[in-house]
Amino acid sequence: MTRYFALLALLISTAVAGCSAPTEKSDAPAPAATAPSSSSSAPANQVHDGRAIEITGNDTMKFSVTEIVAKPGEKLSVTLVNIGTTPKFSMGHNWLLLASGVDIQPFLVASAEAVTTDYVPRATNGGKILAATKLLGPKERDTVTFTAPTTPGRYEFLCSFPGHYQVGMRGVLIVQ
Ligand SMILES: [Cu+2]
Repeated sequence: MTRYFALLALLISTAVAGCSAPTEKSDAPAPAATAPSSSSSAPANQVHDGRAIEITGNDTMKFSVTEIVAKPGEKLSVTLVNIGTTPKFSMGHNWLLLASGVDIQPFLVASAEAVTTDYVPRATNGGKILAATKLLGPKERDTVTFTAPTTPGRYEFLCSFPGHYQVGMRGVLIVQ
């Protein structure tokens, strides 16, 4: 009986996922064993050779890591894993690292309006966003490799899905 319901739930969630993201190409089935930290969707020429940092995000809108300390110019590979179960359209997560001096409130407003670009405001990409993962649905992961700023300081990171920053989905990269 339990098995039956588990299967039913799986079928329903699969159907819901299929409906909610009709334009997305289907992802490969998740491997049972833990895969290397490289992103499954990364281009072949992209090598994630920075210091690996894995951050999980969940349905309570919290990052598992809220502080990262790095040396100036250090190469980092941040992997975000969405360990929640709520569908992406209502509970997607991403990881954006902002340049210092970004005025956060206007940035959040612009993010919330950037529906067609997964809540990443294109107009501010010029220098405000230093690194970003894709917006992830449940059980998805993505890795971004980047070089930490060479200027020591505190650089804010956040999930730009509407409302998540306000609930606490944010942290800081400390370059020292
Ligand atoms: Cu989020």
